[in-house]
Amino acid sequence: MEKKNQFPKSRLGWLWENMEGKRALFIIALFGTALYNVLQLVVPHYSGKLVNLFQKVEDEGLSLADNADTFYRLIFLMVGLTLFRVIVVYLDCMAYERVSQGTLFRIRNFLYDKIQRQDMKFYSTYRTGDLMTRVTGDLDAVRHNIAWVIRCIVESLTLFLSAAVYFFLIDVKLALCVLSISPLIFVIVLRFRNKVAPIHKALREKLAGMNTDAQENISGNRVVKAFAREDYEIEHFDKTNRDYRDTNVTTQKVWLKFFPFVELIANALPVILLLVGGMFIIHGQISMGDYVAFSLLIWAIANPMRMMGNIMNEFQRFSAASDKIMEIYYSEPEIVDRPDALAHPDRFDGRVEFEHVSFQYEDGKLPVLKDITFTAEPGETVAIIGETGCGKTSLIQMIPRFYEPNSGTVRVDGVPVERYKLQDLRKNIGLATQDVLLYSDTIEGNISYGAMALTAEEVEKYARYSAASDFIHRMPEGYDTIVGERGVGLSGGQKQRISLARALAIKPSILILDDTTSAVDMETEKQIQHSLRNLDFSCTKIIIAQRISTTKFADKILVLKDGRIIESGNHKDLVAAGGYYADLVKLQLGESIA
Ligand code: DGT
Ligand code: MG
Repeated sequence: MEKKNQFPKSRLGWLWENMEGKRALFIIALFGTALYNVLQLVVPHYSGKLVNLFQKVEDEGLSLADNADTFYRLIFLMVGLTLFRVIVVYLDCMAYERVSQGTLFRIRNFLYDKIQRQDMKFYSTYRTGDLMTRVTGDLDAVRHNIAWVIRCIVESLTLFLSAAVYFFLIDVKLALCVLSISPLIFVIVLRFRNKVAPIHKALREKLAGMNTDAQENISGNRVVKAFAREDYEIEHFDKTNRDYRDTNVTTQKVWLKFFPFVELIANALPVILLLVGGMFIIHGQISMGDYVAFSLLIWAIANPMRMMGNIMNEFQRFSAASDKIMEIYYSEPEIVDRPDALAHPDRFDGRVEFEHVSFQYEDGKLPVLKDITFTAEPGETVAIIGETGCGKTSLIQMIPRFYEPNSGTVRVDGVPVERYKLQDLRKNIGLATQDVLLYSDTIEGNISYGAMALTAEEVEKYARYSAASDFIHRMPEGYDTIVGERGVGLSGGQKQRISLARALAIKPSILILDDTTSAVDMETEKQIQHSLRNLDFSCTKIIIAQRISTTKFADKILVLKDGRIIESGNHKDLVAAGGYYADLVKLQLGESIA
């Protein structure tokens, strides 16, 4: 039933691995299923016996009263065993639920862990909606497989086999006649599988696409509204949804094509039994009781046949879903600690060196950084300026090792960054990214995100450094105000300042600000620049900026163009040099005078 895939383990092997701690229970549950299905034979078996008893009584002219013992014993056995069966079914359901939920819990945690630890490349490869589909819908298909599909397989097999064995025990010839057509079912179901497997793959892709659309439009609803594209988006979603529904219907249609054949065969069974069984009775080859047992059990042969299409369908759904999960499950980030990574629990001095660093995104067409060489001494401020898209953000991403250069070396405190343990390296770097993300948490929670043990005074101090304390105090609930997606809205500049406070709060030895003051007014920016020069801890600052007012006080300014440093030096030198930077100064000062 399983095809080879590209993963280290087969799908069922992978499932088994994740049932750790629940495997024994699962095996017991499977035996339970087998048991309660064998118990299905009880009623037909004893009914047959009862009929034989009645017949004996009639034939031999005895009274039933004389055989009351046997009669009651048979009835009691029937009722008792049926009750017992109900209890087994109940416990069995509970066991499957425990196993499947436990397995799900384990896989879900593992996946979340995996996703959290991925590198930047992973996040630019997988869309959020797709990842969400994997940890919700796909995982549910896996749970369904444990709790229902595997169980149905065992159920059908036991039922079929025990009924078949029982038939053979009663009468070999009649059993052979009845069972002779069952291999046909296998042929039909195998053909069905080949048809339905690709549809399940497509179905899975469509679901992920639909979720991605929904996620993007819900989180991007402001853009949708701004451009008055609600109708377009609703229509677009409607189309995706329709497409998904149609594919679902197609799967059913495929089954419908096979269904009549399966039904035909399943329905032929009682007819064969009626015909052949009747002939056997006429010739006195079997007793009436045996015939009753046969006919009461014929469903135990027919039902598993009917079930097989459904089981196959569900199993294909599981296959498509588990492939998607295993892709994440077995994915490995490329940027990880080396086996001999250096531990560096202490603060860094903060020397940052780039030596002939060149870089190109794996999916990009052109190099983004070319031969970048510069040094930021401990405590220095290095400003990076350059037109949009010239590679500033890409450059600073090399320092916390979000990406690795194609050639050249990035060093912190004289050691190449890839030699450090990632945690130790990153804990020392305070980064305020270009697009600010705040969590749905209080302002205080957001500021102390990287440094959990901050006191309220410290939080206040970092907010002051980033010129945020004034506006925070003006909020009705101050530092306890919930921000982020579901909290009150903050302006772009306010968000930037909270993100700056968050970066400062870890007292980094290297502070990296990516356009962090682009949305604040000149006056506030001045304040921030002032506090950055007077922090109560030493740190190297690498500041990407567009404004001369920010770069002016830097120890070193790097002017980037098309991924190359075209000018470097301090403000005075660069103005004197009369290049790109000098032009920029003229332009910006001219603007501020005009
Ligand atoms: P900005 O923020 O608009 O001032 O621009 P920069 O200077 O921060 O530019 P940067 O480093 O974000 O982008 C440099 C080039 O690299 C630009 O052509 C876009 C491209 N790029 C940026 N991020 C990615 C990425 O994740 N994958 C690929 N393939 N290309 C990227
Ligand atoms: Mg940028």
